[in-house]
Amino acid sequence: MQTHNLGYPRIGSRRELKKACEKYWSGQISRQELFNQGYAIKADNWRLQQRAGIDWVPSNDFSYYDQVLDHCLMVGAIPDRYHAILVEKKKHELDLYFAMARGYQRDGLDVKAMEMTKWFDTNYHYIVPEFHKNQQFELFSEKVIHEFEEAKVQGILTKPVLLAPVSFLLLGKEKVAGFDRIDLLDNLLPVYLKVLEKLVGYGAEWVQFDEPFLALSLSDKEQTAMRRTYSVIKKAFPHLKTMVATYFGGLDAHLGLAAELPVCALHLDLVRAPHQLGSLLELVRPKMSLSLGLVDGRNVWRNDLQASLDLIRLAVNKLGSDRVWVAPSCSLLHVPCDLELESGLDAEIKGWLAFAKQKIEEVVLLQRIGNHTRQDRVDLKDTPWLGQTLEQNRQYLTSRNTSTRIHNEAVKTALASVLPSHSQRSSPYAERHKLQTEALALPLFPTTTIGSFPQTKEVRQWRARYKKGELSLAAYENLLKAETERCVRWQDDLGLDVLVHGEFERNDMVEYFGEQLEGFAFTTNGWVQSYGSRCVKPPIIYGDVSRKHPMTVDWTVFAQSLTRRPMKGMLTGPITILQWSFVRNDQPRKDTCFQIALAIREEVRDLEQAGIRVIQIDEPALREGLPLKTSEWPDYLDWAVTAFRLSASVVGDHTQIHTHMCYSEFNDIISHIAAMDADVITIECSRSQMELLDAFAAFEYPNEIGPGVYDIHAPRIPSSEEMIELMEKAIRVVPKERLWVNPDCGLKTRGWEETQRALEEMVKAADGLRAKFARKA
Ligand code: THG
Ligand code: ZN
Repeated sequence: MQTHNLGYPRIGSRRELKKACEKYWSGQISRQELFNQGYAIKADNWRLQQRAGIDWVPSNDFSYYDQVLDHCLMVGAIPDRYHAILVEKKKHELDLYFAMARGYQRDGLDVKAMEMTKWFDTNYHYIVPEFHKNQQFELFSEKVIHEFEEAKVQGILTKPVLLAPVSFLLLGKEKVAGFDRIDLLDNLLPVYLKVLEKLVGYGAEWVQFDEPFLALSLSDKEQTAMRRTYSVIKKAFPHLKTMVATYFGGLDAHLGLAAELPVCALHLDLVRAPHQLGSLLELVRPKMSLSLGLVDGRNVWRNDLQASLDLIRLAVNKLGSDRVWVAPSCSLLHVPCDLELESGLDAEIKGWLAFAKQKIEEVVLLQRIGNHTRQDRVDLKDTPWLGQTLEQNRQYLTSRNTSTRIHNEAVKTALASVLPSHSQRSSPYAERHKLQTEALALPLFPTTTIGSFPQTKEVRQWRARYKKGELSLAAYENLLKAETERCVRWQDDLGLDVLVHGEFERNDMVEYFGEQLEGFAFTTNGWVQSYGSRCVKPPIIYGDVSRKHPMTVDWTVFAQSLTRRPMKGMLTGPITILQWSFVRNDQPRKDTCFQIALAIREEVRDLEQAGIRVIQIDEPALREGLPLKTSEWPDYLDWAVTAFRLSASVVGDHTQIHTHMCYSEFNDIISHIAAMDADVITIECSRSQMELLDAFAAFEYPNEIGPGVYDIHAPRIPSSEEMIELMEKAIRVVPKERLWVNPDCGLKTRGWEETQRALEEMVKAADGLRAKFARKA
């Protein structure tokens, strides 16, 4: 039995890569210094895995920004707009690379970044390759080869990881319609062959081809392309050992295809889809090995060694131990680096967890115990420590199953007594609309913002000093109060219609709510890469969720006391909190989501009782939560929408519920967005020039909409004329009585100067619209 890993986190256990990249971008360190940091992280990761006993440690899983972008450079899929950077400006490959990732506005050039999108159903975002008809490829970047050599010099023969050609093509998009990017396979394959030739030349024995699309559904043409890929590779390199890695789901639709590919090994995600093992054991070609993905690469729970051993035994009995490998289910990119760095975690909870480093140890442990497995039993007489380890693992799992920290009868009872009427507002939207417009005295085209205002360096410093104990709670809160007051007065003076308190007391929104809810645990260093140098620190939901005390009421009431205009209460919705956390694996996600919904519902009720008349429940992650398999969409959408409604429907008709979603593409779920029945939804629209509204118009979306009139992600300040123009587009498809005027998203990452100027323009735009359209009415 052999062990391997599919990929290790590359940000560094203390986010060294993030820090180095950001310093390089701001000119504080040289290219060489950045590379040195990269070498150090790679060397640490390789050594760590090798010392732990991993037989095949991966290389080329490292990246300075994103592994898909690395492949764009490898095969020379570089859009024309970047050529000037290389040719005229003679910049280094690394600067071209970062220009593609982040855009390039210097030296008289103004080139936009490539698009970014979610990596399957993870919270990681990759750069989307751009393809055009008859595109030619060339071996442009040799990073994969350099990395292989780098490890070899250190005495480690790695298994280079390549994103397989078909998956690479499928991850990209046709920049101009009128062809199928799969047709580029024949142009692309020769570059991959060249890469393999070099790798073989340097002594590579095994190569891993990541083929995540095998776990989705492929067209006949795509399946043919996949077969062709591996037969071409087999023919060119008959002695190279090839592994196809699948993950994030079972191969249900393509079991036969996968089992017959002319490759030496096939990796299976047995955490997401344990049942596929039985079928594959029947189908797999003679001599093909199976890599069992037993250790969860997507979540932080300690492995159930006995359950894993049962699967190992099944495989070994059928294939013999030579043809069985043990591995994590997918790359460990999606979990934090090292649990040992968490000194603040409760000891009992810590016993239930494993981060990347611990997961590597689990893989090796499984191999060791597995090697003592005969036919139908584990025989550990000659290795008592393995027996003890197995027993200790069993105890950790029992502790987790029975812990009073996890099980809260009050929560279970509350959930059991939820009635369908709890997810239903008292009156239909049309009636609520009348009551709310009156109660809130809102003009035509009411203006608002999405919630957060700029978080300056000072505000971040206050929080850091408070957390370190350098600032007392009272002193910290006084500073925040003064900042909130400034923010509210400024909005009032500007003349916005519905105000917000600014959220200066919050870090990441999910972290903020999780910190205050029962059933959540926090790490101090549990960073996971989200995109490029950006990371998130997902909370860990380990137990039944409940609200200990009101979470936002004091801040909101304080802010409301400063103005006569309505102050919005700002909450994060149950689906987003679920989606951006590590979630318990001992009950369905749906149940956890409903527990969170009940906690938010209590907060909504308290806000209303405290006199707050507008409450926003953000759900930016609703769309991200969609399962990979479309057959599972209806079930998810059904419970997700119900959970949102459960959190919102506690209020009276006169209280206005808002929601906000960041990302576009609503077409396929518009009916479910309507079913959420928020009185007002604010969405990102400005970048698509209001095209996004077409989905809402075609569906005849019945409630109010605030289509973002300016892009907060760019530092540019749009004019009121531009915003009026965008709103006029909106008015053509949505009745004007149902339109709001607001920015795209929260303003947390912007500076005050630009925010003030942009919002002044926005208020001017609303005034202009009122003058123009009130007259017509
Ligand atoms: N919060 C959480 N998950 C998310 C988002 C979020 N997933 C999707 C999307 N938003 C990802 N976008 C970002 C944007 C910015 C940052 C991270 C993810 C970011 N992070 C800081 C950094 O890396 O410097 C760290 C933040 C912190 O200090 O807490 O800027 O909004 N949960
Ligand atoms: Zn947003």
